[in-house]
Amino acid sequence: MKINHYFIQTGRIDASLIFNPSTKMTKKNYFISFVLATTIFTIAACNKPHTNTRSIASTPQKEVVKINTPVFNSDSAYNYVAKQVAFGPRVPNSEAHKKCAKYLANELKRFGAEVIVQEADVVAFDKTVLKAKNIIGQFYPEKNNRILLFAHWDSRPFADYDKDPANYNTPIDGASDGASGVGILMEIARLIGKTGHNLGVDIIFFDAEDYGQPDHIKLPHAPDSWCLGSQYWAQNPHKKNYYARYGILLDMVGAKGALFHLERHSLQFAPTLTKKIWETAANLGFSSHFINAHGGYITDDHVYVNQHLNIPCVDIIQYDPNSRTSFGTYWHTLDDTMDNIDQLTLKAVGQTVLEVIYDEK
Ligand code: AHN
Ligand code: ZN
Repeated sequence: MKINHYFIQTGRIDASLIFNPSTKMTKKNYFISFVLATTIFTIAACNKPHTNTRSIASTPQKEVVKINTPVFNSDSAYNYVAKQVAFGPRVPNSEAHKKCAKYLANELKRFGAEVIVQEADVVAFDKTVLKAKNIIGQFYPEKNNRILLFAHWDSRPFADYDKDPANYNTPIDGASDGASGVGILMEIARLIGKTGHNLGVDIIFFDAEDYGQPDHIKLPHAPDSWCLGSQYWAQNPHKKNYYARYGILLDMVGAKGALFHLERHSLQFAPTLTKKIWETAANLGFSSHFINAHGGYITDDHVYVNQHLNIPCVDIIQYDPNSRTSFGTYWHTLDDTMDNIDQLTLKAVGQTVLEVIYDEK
């Protein structure tokens, strides 16, 4: 990996810039150097209060390392998606859910993140108590300037949009809806561990996002029955006064030919970041996925992080205004399997997010 070093001058004047013995000095050069040095010392003497001189002279040079954007490996991301799906549906309180949580936490540790598994009992729309686990991987936890990346890792207990009503209560694989966002973030975590980053980065896998009240149940509309893990974390973050410059949520980011429209909450919460993400995608050649047109207002994990913690968040989520559910034909059906996952989509999203976060100073 090529690393460029940039130096920021912090107020020290280096005498070798003025009197450099290795440079061939002509009479004219001596004269120019003399005038230059006299001028600089005069200006310095006139402008700086006397007491400050020592502290300025002893300030060390600050080094800023520009790290080139790593290359997103979609093969690796695909394997992280497959690995989750192989546990079976990651429905809260199930055995597969427990095993997958351990796997994700251990992998993040292996990449060098400091991991916290935040456990919480949250109550679902049907009064089931869910033993939720938010899995939090922190890179450079000591840094104050931070970026937050997140996705939900649970999968839906009901295939309530399946073509066969007999499947309405069957859990889904959630290859795209759940595992794809986590798979991309696992690959990004691996790359951050390998390459480093100038800022702190938190990667959070939220639980109990997809236990929301099914539409076919004749109960009043309950948007807050979704996103239970992120609602809990946003009101009880793992660190007091937690803040990040911004957050990026990945949801349903693995399906073949997925379209990502500008999600409307994101445009309201984080207009600059939303535009930057879509522009970056276009510059990288991914505008067939990242459509420069408005989508819907989608209740998702980013809404609560924004509302409670005031962190501007963007949701990259598959949204097709022309499909029946707006979310692609596999959504909340038994068809959301590995057959649905395309490495080209993983690459488009993964490389775009990497480019955006490695552009941060
Ligand atoms: C609602 O359907 C209210 N929100 C979509 C959030 C979601 C479900 N993302 C994945 N599955
Ligand atoms: Zn879902």
